[in-house]
Amino acid sequence: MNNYEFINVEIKDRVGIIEFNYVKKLNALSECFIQDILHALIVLNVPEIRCVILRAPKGSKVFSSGHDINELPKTKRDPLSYQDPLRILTRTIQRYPKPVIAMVQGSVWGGGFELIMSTDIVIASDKSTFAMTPVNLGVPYNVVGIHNLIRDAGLHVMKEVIFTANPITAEKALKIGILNHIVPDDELESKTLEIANLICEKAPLAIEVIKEEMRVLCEANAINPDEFERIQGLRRYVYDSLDYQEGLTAFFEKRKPNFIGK
Ligand code: YXS
Repeated sequence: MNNYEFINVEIKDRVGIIEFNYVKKLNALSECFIQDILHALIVLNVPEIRCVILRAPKGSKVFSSGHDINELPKTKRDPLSYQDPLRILTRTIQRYPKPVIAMVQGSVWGGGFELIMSTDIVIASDKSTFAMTPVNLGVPYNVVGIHNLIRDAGLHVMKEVIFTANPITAEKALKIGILNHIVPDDELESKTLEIANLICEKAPLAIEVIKEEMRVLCEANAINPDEFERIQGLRRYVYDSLDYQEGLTAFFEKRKPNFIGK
């Protein structure tokens, strides 16, 4: 099962477990790492597997540091276009015919936050934290991504989370409805497997169609084509801006960005 460089895959009864193995980059969502996850999801898409868990290694301080900032375009290109690996991954999970559970230990950043929001169930260590970071970098997050982020939690709370980029605690994340359970570190694996095993006993075809119904219903937002193109134009203004370049440069120079609104 382990023909992968950046993940380890294990099967426990009818549960497929994808464990991140990209510690040197703090599980940043680089294209090579995402390719491994996508490949594993294809391999695990067999009738004997009823549920998939995404996890970081035991004891991780960082679950995922988010999009690989080295792979964000420097300027004049949409940083989160339709074929961006993160976009492909979140779409794949949402359309995956089996429930995907995020088992979170450590801090979760930016695209990693959206990744867990695209899974079906999120179970987290009580010490994990969650930060949504586009305003640290000047990134105009894409429309589908924002929709993934605001669907589950109260709008005022998510606005604060996104506009401040301040990490929130697991307790707060549970309270606002983006986590299913928080548990102490030493119970994280058993709790996650308990829920995965319950799912494994149920009717897989019914689960598959209900998951798809939920996805379609949640995405049933009519958007006027003119408004969509207007938003894309506004986003372009942002990724073409000096502030976007400043956000990326400041990250690599390990300093606070000086945003000027241009
Ligand atoms: O200095 P070296 O070369 O060792 O590299 C450092 C970091 O620059 C690098 N690194 C990353 N490289 C690419 N993409 C990343 N997302 C990323 N995160 C970290 O890894 C090396 C070790 O990091 P260091 O020294 O900071 O580790 P630490 O243990 O002191 O701190 C861990 C973190 C996670 C708190 C810290 O690395 C951090 O704040 N990382 C950035 C988190 C973040 O802002 N993620 C958002 C990525 S952009 C994204 O997801 C969306 C596009 S958006 O921003 O729109 O939401």
